[in-house]
Amino acid sequence: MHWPKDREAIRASYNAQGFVVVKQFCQEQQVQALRKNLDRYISDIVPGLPAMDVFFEDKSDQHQIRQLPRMGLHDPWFHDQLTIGPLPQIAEHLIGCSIVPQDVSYFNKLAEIGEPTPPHQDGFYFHLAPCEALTLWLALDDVDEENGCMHYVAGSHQRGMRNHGRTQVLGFSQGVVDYGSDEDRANEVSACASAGDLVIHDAMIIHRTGANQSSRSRRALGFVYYSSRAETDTAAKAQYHEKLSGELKAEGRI
Ligand SMILES: O=C(O)CCC(=O)C(=O)O
Repeated sequence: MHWPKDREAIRASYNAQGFVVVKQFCQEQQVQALRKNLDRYISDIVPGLPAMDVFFEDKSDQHQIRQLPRMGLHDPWFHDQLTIGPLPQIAEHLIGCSIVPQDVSYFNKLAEIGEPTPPHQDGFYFHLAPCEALTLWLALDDVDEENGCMHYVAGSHQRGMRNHGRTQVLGFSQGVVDYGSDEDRANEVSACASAGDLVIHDAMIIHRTGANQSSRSRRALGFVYYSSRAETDTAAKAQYHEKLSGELKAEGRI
């Protein structure tokens, strides 16, 4: 499916499954502009970031970036991608009312060492009521089973929030504790993507990614939008952020 030609089919599939893959959302030139600005962000902005806004595989090697949350806060170019143009347009179309752009994050799985992302529901991290939000996950490389594509439990966005517990995965501190039931496994589907494809998911869907077992990179950007109807429990969110930051510092991980 392609945007905007298949806008109604994209919405129908997103509503039914909780995710949808939009092919060639960005053309090669736009993907190159995103990669170029990512490189600029890494060389110019990363050295001055607070500890919770850059996660390294090993903090003694600052070339090995694993995740960059809150890029829109630190850089006007990425803020513009989040707030202007086709990304917020498709987010609004799918959420079905006005939206509040939240965040841009870089998700990297380095060749051969990129770890799996535990099964989780984004809404658990967002602290929203009602939990109306989505992520636009833009592939910057070709992504498949071998280098860490998305796996979704189709339809799980309609089955409520599962219990989450603390994981040891830097950047994904919470995971579904009882993941792996017959229903989970039967409904799990993988979403392979080419560079420039947009993989979209509802904040309630259970999803995970595998390790990067290949010699290829697996880079992606996640753009998050909330519905204007959703209210954030800012106190709970800030409290968790502070607790986690303290724990990660004490463990020497950031
Ligand atoms: O890129 C990944 O490995 C996971 C990203 C993710 O879970 C998300 O964007 O919600």
